[in-house]
Amino acid sequence: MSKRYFSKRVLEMRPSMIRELVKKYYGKADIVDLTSGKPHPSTFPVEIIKELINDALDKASAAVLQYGPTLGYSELIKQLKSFIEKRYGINLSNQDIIVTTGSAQALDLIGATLINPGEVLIVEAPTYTNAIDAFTQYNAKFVQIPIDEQGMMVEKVEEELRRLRSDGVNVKFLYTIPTFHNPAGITMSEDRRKYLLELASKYDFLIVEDDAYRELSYSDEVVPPAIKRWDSEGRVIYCGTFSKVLAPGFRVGWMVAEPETIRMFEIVKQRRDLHTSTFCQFIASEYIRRGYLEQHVLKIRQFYRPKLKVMLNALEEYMPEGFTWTKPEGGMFVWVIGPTGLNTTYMLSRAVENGVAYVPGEAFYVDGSVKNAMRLNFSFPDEEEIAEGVKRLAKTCSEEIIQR
Ligand code: PMP
Ligand code: G9A
Repeated sequence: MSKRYFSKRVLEMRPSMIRELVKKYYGKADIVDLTSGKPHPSTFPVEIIKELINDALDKASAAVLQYGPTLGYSELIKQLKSFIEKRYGINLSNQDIIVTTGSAQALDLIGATLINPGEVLIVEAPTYTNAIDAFTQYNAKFVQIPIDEQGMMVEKVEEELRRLRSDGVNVKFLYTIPTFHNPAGITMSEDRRKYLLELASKYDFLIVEDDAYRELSYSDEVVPPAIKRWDSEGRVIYCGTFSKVLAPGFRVGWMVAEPETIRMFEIVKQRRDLHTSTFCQFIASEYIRRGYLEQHVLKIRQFYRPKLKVMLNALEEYMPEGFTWTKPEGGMFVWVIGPTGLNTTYMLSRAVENGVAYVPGEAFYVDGSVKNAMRLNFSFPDEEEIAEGVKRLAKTCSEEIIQR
């Protein structure tokens, strides 16, 4: 079909770098896949899911096979409410929650509901590539703020806010992944979280807190509370997902916000997909109600902790000079920075020839300007694969540097 049939909007879309890499390398023998944030398949609680599916069909088939409300299955909302209140200390009413088709959909609903073309958002540099893509669809403009070991550099946020204000520009919202960041793995300090909220109040913008990795903590350090916990003015939209703690194939996520905001998300979602799969919501709901989620989180922490260690040790052992990396205490990723001049996008084909794949760093920048970084996933590969993958990567980096 001729291109002229496609909308301008679609012709301008860039493919999702991560989705394309998954398509290319997932399940390929001989390639250690350090690309996307997939849970390890052995963490999927298959026996429990079988039990829940059987119960769903035996006891609740009329409900779980039926259309459901756009806001979500009421029992799941109830379960989420008590889970969030108990574990995150965020006080809620049932009107503060909407179930989404993964938090991927939450990002789209946020974009569709809040962004007018040309409006300015503040995001981390680097940030989750699919969030950039989701907001770009609505013609957002971005200001990227660097991160350090403490998370987003909030003094720089304030500098930018002052500059923008003096130019008469308001910021619509700030998007952050404060806990076990994607792609960098780092966690924002409590002080910075509170400071961001003060800035949001002072400069009148919203905060989108994407907390997909909160439960994946592998150290004894207490994870700082969600920014949402201190949100007395209703400025924070909080996104969570079952993808990393149950199964991403279910495509169940959720958002917490003010009831009026939830109502607007509901209207937009009515047009997107009517509602998230009733069947999957039922499973997720029973998974919490029967206490499995809390137990499972403890198990997967034990399971992923040594994998992170293996990756950090392998980087230490094999990487050539000139490379540094983050030292996360949770999540699924380590962020590696190479010497200036290295181009990890070009290097990927050499890496694949050597039997390893990663996500090139430029995908995580709005303007693709940083070329010398890469994101490595440690949740999906086995421990031996991680060590072997990093070894192959180190070899690739050494070859690439010599050739330059
Ligand atoms: N936000 C972040 C920060 C993520 O890393 C991901 C998945 N990698 C998502 C949102 C989307 O996840 P899902 O749609 O599976 O909930
Ligand atoms: O497969 C996806 O698109 C979800 C994974 C996200 C990520 O790797 O950050």
